[in-house]
Amino acid sequence: MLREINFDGIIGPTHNYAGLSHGNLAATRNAGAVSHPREAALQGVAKMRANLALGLAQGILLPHGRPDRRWLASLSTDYAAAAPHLKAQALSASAMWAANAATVSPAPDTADRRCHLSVANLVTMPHRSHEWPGTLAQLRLAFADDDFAVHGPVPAPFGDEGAANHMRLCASHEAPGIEIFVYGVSGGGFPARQHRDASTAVARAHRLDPARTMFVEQAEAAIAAGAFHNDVVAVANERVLFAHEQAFADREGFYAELHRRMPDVEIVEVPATRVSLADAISSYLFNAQLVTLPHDGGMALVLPSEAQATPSVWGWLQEMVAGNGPIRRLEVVDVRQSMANGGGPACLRLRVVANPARVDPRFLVDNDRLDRIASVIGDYWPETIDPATIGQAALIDRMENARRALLETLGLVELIDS
Ligand code: SUG
Repeated sequence: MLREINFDGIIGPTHNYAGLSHGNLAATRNAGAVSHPREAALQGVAKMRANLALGLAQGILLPHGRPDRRWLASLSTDYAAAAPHLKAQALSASAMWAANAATVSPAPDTADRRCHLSVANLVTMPHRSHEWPGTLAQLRLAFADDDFAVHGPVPAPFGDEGAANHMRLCASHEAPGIEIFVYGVSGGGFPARQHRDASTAVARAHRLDPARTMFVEQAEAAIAAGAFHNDVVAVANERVLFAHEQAFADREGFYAELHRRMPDVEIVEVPATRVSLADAISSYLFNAQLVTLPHDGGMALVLPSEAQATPSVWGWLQEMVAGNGPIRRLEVVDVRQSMANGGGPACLRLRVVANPARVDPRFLVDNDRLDRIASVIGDYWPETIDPATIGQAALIDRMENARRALLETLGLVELIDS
């Protein structure tokens, strides 16, 4: 009955490149570029269709109301009067990166056998710090059933960036797992966005068994090289951990402890001599969705096209799938618009292991529902946004209408004010 469901954030009509995330090299590099929200959102829909074609269960999270007028009011301003940096922070479509929406502990791991979800506070980056109320409203709707326990955010100043810094290893999705929380202490010149105190608070709220919970430090060198979240250098699925050699501060200690707690864990490590940290980060090799294929039980990596375009990465992957390892198949998706803001295939999804029948069906999709979503995107999403034009009232009206049209189509009008 329990299945992994990937909830993808639908890329909102305000998708733009304002360079707001210090330490996220792609976002910083593309600051000021013209974005293509319609193309971006359709790339996201195509990625969901590719997952459905693999036989996976697919869900959605909705764009938030942007600009966030409530947040601006709490700063005693409004969109027209706000300083340019506050305008950009209020307008960001960053809720698309659903891996940062929440941390999820499936029912087999928790003391009360409910699936626990804690909304992430995202306090490190101003433009993301006001996401959690909108996310919480959606989680409370989607996961209202008694099978779930939805928690509010850990308080500031303990930064929490959700599932992007959390991995679960298990014999199969419905079996009890080892939950690994990855935190940062220092990131060289860049911020460490996940605090250990936030991770331990989430683990307590989720009533996890300490014997099956680990707290692991991310390598400072990885953050300094642009891995602002652990999911840029590592990903786990069932009993496989796929990681870069330089992902963790104490690699040997972590692997030894993991082997002790889970003797049949399989660690697929990419050596730095084959793929440098820089290539891993620019290609988003590890920001792939590592999924178990329902039909044959083998695993596939759903990779961004940038991984295919990076010779060191693609060469290594070809050798890997030709060998005897657990990852048997490579699927390439084009999410270039999101990638240009530092968000790959895995950033765009939140994994929830649950019985789909217990999830509000308005948050689940099949190809027909994706057709309807794509048609609203085609009709309403702006084709381009030049950051120089984000002050224009007509553009703002258009973006707000676009979101409203989507919520109406999906029967989710109660989210309009969230
Ligand atoms: O938080 N980019 C996001 C990308 C998040 C990727 N998520 C995961 N790795 N799971 C971030 O840095 C850029 C927005 C801008 O600059 O306008 C941004 O927020």
